[in-house]
Amino acid sequence: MTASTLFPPDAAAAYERDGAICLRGAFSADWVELACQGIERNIAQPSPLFRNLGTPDGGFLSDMWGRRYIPEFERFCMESPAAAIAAQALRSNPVRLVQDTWFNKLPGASARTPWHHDTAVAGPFCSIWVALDPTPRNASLEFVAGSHRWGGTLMPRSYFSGDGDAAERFYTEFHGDAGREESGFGQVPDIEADRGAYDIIGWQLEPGDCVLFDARTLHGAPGNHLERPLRRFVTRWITEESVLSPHGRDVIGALAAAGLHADLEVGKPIRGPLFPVITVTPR
Ligand SMILES: O=C(O)CCC(=O)C(=O)O
Repeated sequence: MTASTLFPPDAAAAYERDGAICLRGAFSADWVELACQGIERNIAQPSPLFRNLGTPDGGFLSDMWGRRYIPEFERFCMESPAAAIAAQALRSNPVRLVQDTWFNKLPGASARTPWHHDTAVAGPFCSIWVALDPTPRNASLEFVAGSHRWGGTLMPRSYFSGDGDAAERFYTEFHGDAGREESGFGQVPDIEADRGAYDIIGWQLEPGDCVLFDARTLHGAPGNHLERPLRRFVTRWITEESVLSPHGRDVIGALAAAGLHADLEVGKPIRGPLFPVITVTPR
């Protein structure tokens, strides 16, 4: 499948307007299988960044930047259609992989992934969230359409209340409060309390379908009420113009604590081997 059939012109317009689109069948069964094998290997060999964000009723597992030592992830990141999709979304070739990560919401993990947006990067920044299991609409990542154009930096609600479960705390800690004065800092509205007031979009997904989203589009996901795990593999992409945002300052510390070298500075382009550049060959 070529990049152009993966991402037709009407999808490009929807991506600009809504900040999130669904691309059906973007990843073949072989890519899905490879990502699942990578997750198994990663669970057996967790990095210092491995987390269980779950509630006592079920796990919500995740790790980040596994590509460095998980060969399945390295191949997925370098050879799957992900880079071509990112190149079209960001209108840039080459593109730079800023993070690979995965989530496995185990049966019974009732807590939502809290509504948040991703604030570590300023400038072009998108994520490709690939469903690895059949995912009904009521368990799938969902978005507030158009919220990528709201501006400012919105923090999960637990940041202000000091409570929240492990997933809320993770999003709070990961984004931190560095640079709050510089970035139009505010609170994510209580979307769950008034869902009808927002244009919430999301899709039922089969393995290999993906959602492509501007990282600034507010997103969150319901708990897993099924009797099987719900796995997703996510790659995040930037361009040579993207810079580390003031909130990205906290990522520098998190990477250093995990023993990962990254030559990062707020306001400066993101470079170095942890964030490889990929040139997409037109097909
Ligand atoms: O899959 C999830 O529950 C969370 C995904 C997410 O927040 C992200 O990829 O930015």
